[in-house]
Amino acid sequence: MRTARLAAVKCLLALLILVTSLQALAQDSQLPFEDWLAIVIAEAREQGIREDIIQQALVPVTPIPQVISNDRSQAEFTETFEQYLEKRVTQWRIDTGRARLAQHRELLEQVGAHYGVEPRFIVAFWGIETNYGNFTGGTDVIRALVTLAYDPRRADYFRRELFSALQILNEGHITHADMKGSWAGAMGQSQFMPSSFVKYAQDFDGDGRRDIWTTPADVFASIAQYLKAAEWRDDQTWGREVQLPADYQARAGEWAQPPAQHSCSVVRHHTQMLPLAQWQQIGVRRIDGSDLPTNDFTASIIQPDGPEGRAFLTYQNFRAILRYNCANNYALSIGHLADRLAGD
Ligand SMILES: [Ca+2]
Repeated sequence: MRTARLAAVKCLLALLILVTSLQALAQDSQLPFEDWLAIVIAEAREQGIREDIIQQALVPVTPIPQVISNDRSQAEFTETFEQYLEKRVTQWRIDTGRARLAQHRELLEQVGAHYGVEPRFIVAFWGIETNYGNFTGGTDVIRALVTLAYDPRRADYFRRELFSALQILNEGHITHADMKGSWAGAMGQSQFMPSSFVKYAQDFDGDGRRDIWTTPADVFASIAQYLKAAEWRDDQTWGREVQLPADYQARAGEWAQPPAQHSCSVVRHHTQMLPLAQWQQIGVRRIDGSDLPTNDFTASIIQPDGPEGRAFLTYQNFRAILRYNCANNYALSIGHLADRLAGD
């Protein structure tokens, strides 16, 4: 027994040494920036990126040291749901969101009807992501992505994003000088990564450019299209806060989630999607103690702060919100802000 354990420990140690030396090798083989950039430029030419864009955006580019230190220090410090909500769903965001809903009502209703997403949700994303377009980030997106693509930590991901960004410039949706965003490359009023822009951004005003930086019609439609592609259901809301029965935790194994096919990892900790009627039978009630709605929906229960915290019954749309940003607290904030915008 002891020999077997010793052998296992030795094997593990050998594996660790191997992994560490492979990492060191990867670090060592890192090309000087100029050589790496020359390869990127050659690839951009091969992909048909126009020479004027290459000359403007790539040839003079240098890494931004601050981007690397931001990337390294992305503290995943744990805020409770209450703390998170208090910071995101502020009175300012509610008041401003209501004013924006009124200001853009006609356009938002057109977009909402076209894509099948209620305006209050579109405005909630707009508000949480960029304070209704007030804060979109001032970093040169190409420069930020070059920095992160050169850095070995997530090089493959950011290199793909860099080439998507070059494609966007090549198609003329925005000029290099105006292609601004967050230090991690999220762009415009909807904070789309370039690959999301390529897939989901919309030209709703029909001027030939998908402009998520300055055209409200394109911003709203792009958010709505993203949700539509994530299987948004316009006949449902996001979910609601609920009361759980006294024996809920003791029985929790009965509705634990089987491995889910969802790109967002937090979904693995949600319960199964069960019909509302079944949750009603289990003893789940609305927060005021009344019966659950009788709609033929499925929903899962989440408790963002664990068994002692508040509980929420969440519908398919909650999972669509998680595709925008894979974090329970984020998705709950979108839902709560959308409810407040509607006057709840
Ligand atoms: Ca447009």
